[in-house]
Amino acid sequence: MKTRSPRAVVTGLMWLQQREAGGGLRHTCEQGDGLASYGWLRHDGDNFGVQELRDRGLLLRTEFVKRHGGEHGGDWSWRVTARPEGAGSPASLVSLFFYVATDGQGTLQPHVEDRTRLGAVSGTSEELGDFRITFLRPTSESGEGSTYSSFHYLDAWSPGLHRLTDVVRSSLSDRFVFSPPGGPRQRFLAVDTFRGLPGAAEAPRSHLLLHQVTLRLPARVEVTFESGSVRDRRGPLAGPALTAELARHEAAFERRFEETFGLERKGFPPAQRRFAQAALSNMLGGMGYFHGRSLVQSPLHERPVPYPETSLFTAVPSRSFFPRGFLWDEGFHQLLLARWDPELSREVIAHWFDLMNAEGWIPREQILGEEALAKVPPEFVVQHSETANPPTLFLALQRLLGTAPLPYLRRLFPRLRAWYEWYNSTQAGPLPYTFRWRGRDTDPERFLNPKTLASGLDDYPRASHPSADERHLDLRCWMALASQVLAEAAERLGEPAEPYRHMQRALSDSELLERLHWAEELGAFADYGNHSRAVGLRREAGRAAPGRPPPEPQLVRVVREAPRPRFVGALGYVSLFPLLLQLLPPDSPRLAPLLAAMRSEKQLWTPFGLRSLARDSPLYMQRNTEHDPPYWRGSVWVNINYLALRALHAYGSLPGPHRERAAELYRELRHNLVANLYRQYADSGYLWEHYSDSSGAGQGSHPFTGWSALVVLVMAEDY
Ligand code: 6A9
Repeated sequence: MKTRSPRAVVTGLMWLQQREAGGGLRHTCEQGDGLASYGWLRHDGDNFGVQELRDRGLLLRTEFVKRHGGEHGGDWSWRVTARPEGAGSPASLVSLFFYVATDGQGTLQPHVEDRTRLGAVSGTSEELGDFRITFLRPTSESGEGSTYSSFHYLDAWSPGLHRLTDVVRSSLSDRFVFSPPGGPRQRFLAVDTFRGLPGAAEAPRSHLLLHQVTLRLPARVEVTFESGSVRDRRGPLAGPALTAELARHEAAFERRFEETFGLERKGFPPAQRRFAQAALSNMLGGMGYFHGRSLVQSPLHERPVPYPETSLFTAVPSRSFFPRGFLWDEGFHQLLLARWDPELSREVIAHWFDLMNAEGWIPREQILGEEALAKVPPEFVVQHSETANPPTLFLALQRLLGTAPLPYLRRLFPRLRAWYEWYNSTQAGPLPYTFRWRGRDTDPERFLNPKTLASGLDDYPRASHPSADERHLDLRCWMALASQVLAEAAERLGEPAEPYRHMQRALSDSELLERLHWAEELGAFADYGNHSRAVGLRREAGRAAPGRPPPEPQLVRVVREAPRPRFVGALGYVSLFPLLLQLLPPDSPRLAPLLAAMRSEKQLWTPFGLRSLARDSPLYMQRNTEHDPPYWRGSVWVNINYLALRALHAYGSLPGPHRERAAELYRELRHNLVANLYRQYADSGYLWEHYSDSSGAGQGSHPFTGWSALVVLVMAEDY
């Protein structure tokens, strides 16, 4: 927990089941830890949250409440309840480590009782003023009585927040013995003297104070944070007072959730409503405030340069695997958050637009600060200033336009315009009213089909031979949406809207769209480019250098038919874009073939949602290289399914020849998507990044409560 400010003081929790070595120390969300499940079950994004973590027989429940007051945001309290649960048997002894750490500013003083118990930490920081954090004595699970426990503490310096786990792990010693009166004695690990990190030459930056409590299950521990500027406190926010506050917030959350999404009204049973609450809550609870610099490669410089320091308040796709901001993910996140808390959503969107550089570009992936950087493999760190990402923030803005205060819109508008101009000028295609993603994979010979990371659809098949002659349908459709939203924003502000309206009309003109993107032989819309219909990967023995062992065989690309300018023969998400973004009029003759492709099990239909690439498409489920398994080549992705449902819902309610068919597909698809996500969550404990089109099983990173959480809006039928 920390404040929304740079270099904030941070508080946190680690734990250890006392049966394994220090390697069992848990801290940040790591897929490799193999927790059966974890996540926020309820979280209002502001004052209250409840989280549960299941770690091999141990159930940890962490709850917090914030109470406003004073000049620095007020007080908060945490309650952590630990109990044995389920099949796995927990270790008989468990340690909880509560810590406070600075991050480059602020001071902390330990208050130690009985030589080894850190009873409190007092401190001061820029944004918090004076404060005191108190670690209360453990009690029974229900809060009564006391529980025998051992206390240890650590006072150390770390090179930064990204090394806190290492600092604690390297301070653990097994020379301690747990000996409750009359009970069995047991050796255990506890923090001892910190002797520095091996090989760490980095300067100390974070002062760490840590309170370790070791006990037998079940038990409960509470921590209070009291702000120095709160004067009329009626007593600590702990024990029964905390129970009462938690209950009050819990009831308010339930009410607000039902008012916002109406799932009970719609007849969803309690278990499915809890699933939806968890999806929303984990997105809210995963939000972060990041501070640091992007590393950017631009054509003006030979080498990547660090951008100025910046701050970003944002949701993240996945707390474990991608705990940082991603541009096009964020537009989807805000579709959901704008319903829960429009003001919060506007704040996030404003943060993102403030990341824009002088040319109007916003970096796709935001790796700000050491902690974020520690989670990114080196090859992904540098952002390229010619590379775009779908401008989905316009989707979110479309939703917020009607209610956003005018002064907010007025301040945002110049940035919207600059962003829009940037796409228009840098991602223009070879012909008027066409567009092309820049930055496709270089070195095409290494890939079955060179990737297009800019599009967000990474390995979705495009022209086999990247060239300046390509026209990308999805980007063209995104630009139609962008034009529409700019026009609407301009109209609300009394700014000239006609240029945007003109562009919107041109980009949704049926005749022009047909001419540029209708592929007769595919029976669908498509990209256009220098394309070969016959490429494959072949295993080739590497050529041995004289006197050296033969290298491993390698997969290399073989092109059996010369590429030529033509439509790209891939049927999938990209082919649907004019429908997805509702650019086709309800009486368009093209709706029928698209709906048919969606409903065909040989093509896009599965019992779990729409798959990304048709089963009868040449690159369906094909690896891109030896080490690059299919990603957007068959799996079911929730963000695009959300767009499909949104569009089907609209076409299903507008008069036209396809109305009934659209409505029918809408009902079936909605049922399939919701049923599968719920089933996977119930079975696996998580929401996932994407879902298998053959079994429905969750795949990729988890928990992934970025756009997969859009299932809440689908349940609510809120488009
Ligand atoms: C890899 C590996 C610990 C890929 O959700 C974020 C993005 C989407 O924007 C994109 O559309 N994901 C999708 O195709 C994940 C991208 C992760 C890239 C960095 C780091 C982590 O190792």
